[in-house]
Amino acid sequence: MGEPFVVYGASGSGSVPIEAALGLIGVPYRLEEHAPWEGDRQADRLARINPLRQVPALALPTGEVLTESAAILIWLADAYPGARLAPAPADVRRPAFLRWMTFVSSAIYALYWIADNPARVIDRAEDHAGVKARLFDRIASCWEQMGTQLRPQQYLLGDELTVLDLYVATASRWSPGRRRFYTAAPGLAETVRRVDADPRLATLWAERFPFTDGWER
Ligand SMILES: N[C@@H](CCC(=O)N[C@@H](CS)C(=O)NCC(=O)O)C(=O)O
Repeated sequence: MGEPFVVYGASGSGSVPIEAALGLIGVPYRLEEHAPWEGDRQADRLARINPLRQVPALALPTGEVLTESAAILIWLADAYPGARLAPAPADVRRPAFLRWMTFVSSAIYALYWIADNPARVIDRAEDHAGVKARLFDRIASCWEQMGTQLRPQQYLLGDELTVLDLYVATASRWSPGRRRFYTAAPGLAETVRRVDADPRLATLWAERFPFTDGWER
């Protein structure tokens, strides 16, 4: 059998929840490593897959390439309903699922385009640290919003793990980091720790986003 899916990604990046979802679903995939932030050559190599020069992207068995982490995660969960990684379209939790998936993508993840390289929008190098700090404040405040509006049970939307849990467990490790996430959204802390500790994900975390000393900064 050929390889049905190709993930274009990088360790610690938004491809990690997608790799986690594919692993939980149990479909084989090939991983193509791209770190566009490492320079123009890396970014140019990715442009043929995603003209925005960003990871993640997912090539489907049809040859179509999906970009945008939230779209990929929702699509995977819907394409493999047997894996129960999202509430079904008619489920009462579906509106909240779509809302928070999109929230993580648009209110939080999108800000890293500037936070990772403030020179993209601010010329004066001496202003970059301040811009980053403001963006990290904004990200913490978005987590706070999520924390005050969600009432997790075992997982964010109830007692079943969904791709939203994978997405939040990953994104909450990015700057300003997990400690600040716990402070901003204490009600979500137990859930992300549960996902960190999920034995089904242990190998994936170790290989793709390891819990190295001091990771929980
Ligand atoms: N909206 C995109 C954002 C993807 C994104 O920002 N990816 C980062 C890595 S985590 C990236 O490729 N950064 C390089 C760049 O933006 O130049 C998504 O949700 O997939």
